[in-house]
Amino acid sequence: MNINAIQADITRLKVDAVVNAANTSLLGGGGVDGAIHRAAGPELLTACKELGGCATGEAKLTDGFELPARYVIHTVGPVWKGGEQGEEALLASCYRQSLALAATVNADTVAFPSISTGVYRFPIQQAAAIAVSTVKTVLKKYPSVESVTFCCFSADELAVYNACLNQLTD
Ligand code: AR6
Repeated sequence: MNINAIQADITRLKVDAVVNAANTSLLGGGGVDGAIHRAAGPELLTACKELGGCATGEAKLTDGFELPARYVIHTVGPVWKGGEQGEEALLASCYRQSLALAATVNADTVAFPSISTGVYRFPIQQAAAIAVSTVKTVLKKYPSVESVTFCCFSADELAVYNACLNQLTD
């Protein structure tokens, strides 16, 4: 099982599937969502319009169009409201559902951004711990998925993910 973290722009990664931290409309936005739409080109928005939105904690699939990645898995993280509104379970569900979808299309290599930790204000330490432990557990169910990369935008974010990965060695 190969789980790693890097600092990179997720729109440049040559993986089978990149995950997008979208909103329930799936019609684009700022942050990583805006970057993915810009890099994938206008066909991505056309494809997203046909999906009819996505509930928080769920995931939907499109092609990657002009991205190096073959697929985009759009998932909607929870907005942080203090932690008493099921945010942790919803964030774990994003990672679980995204990997389940990756397995159904035989995506061997998958990259995640740090879902919900930007505009949605989920505390990074907590989010990274949930991301790493959920992926680690869920990957056992999907042996076809060979590698998962946490694609961090900043060096600070990368340090947090690496600390979580180091704590969770078997
Ligand atoms: N590659 C990798 N990570 C990135 C990139 C990139 N190109 N750009 C930003 N990040 P955010 P959220 C990081 O706000 O909190 C959008 O408007 C960023 O540093 O993109 O889930 C959607 O439409 C942060 O660590 O997503 C929704 O409305 C992480 O990606 C809302 O934001 C996530 O930050 C979703 O908010």
